[in-house]
Amino acid sequence: MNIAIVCYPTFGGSGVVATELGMALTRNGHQVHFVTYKQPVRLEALNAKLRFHEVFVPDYPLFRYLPYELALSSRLVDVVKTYHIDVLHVHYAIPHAYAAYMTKKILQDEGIIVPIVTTLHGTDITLVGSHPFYKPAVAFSINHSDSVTAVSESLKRETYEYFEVQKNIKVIPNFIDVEKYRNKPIPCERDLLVSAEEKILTHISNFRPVKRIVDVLKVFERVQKALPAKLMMIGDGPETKRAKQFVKAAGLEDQVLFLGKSNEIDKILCYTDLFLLLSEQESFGLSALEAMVHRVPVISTNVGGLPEVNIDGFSGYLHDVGAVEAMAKSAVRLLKNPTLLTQFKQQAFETACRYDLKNVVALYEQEYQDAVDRANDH
Ligand code: GMT
Repeated sequence: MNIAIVCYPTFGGSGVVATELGMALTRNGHQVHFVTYKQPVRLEALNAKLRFHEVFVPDYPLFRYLPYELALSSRLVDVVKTYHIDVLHVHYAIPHAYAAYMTKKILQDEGIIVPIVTTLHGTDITLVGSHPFYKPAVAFSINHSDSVTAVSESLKRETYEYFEVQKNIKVIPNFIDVEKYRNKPIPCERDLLVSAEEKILTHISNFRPVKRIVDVLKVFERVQKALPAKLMMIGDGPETKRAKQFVKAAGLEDQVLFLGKSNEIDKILCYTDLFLLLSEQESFGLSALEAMVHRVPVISTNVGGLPEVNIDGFSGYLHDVGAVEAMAKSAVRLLKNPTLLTQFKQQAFETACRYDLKNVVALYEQEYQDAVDRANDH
């Protein structure tokens, strides 16, 4: 099939999912065309099967806001016609599903039919999408997609709760390439960072308020009082400054390392003992799954899709949002007990195996085929 994928090209989860999916689809013989404003962060080795088409938005003195949707729709029309695209897969509803609908209508006028598959990722429904400023347009574009998928059961429920949606939403969870990690140990350079008795805790996110970065630091502050430990903070965003101020005030500057938008996530996770994801909302929590495939147990909140990914008392522990004392207690219990930690590490990996890329890519392929068949039937 010829598939066009629209996503945000950023460090965040939806961009990563779209990129990994696109690369896996080419390995299954499909032609994949990424259409976005910058080459996606993890998109490697462009080739005849994997192409990237940049969306340019020319500025004009009249524009206070650049009309990205318009430029994206026009670029998509061009890509669909030039490369005979069979299906358009858009990740993150805002504004991608809306732009895809316009693309479809423009092409329809020329007698070209292209079905739209929309994947909802989380904040496009919960934080941003349900805002009255966006809600009618988001509901409209969901209802006019040919197929709609959500990354967790929880996100599916929330979509029906927040929007007047008549569409049948299919849950296709996020995924991880288990084979890549199963038999290929990554060289861990743990000794460069910590001494043998120290434990390493890690947090990865876009440092937005929803991630509750200060809770991560509060949990670590308590843990390091009970055992020698370091905290790796990966990512960057609006809460970075506040986080650094907290660390300074708490006198933790030697123990908390801010590593920014690191490209060495595999290396860091490979020597991590415990992962912290303490968000207020999280439709799935891809970073937790990435930790688990590296055999890292997870302390997370029990919101959104996190209980579907992190199994309480098996791959890690779940707690209420803001329950930093209880989170720290769970962390210390695990880190102080080598037998329990080894058991949880293995169980975290077993849990990650449920989300193997092979199975999930097949679900998307089926979704594309169904969307194409339905479009041809009309
Ligand atoms: O977390 C974010 O703010 C970014 C957002 C994204 O689009 O990358 O993440 C959402 O999509 C990810 C991929 O499906 C999920 O793993 C995250 O849980 C979800 N974030 C939230 O729901 C807050």
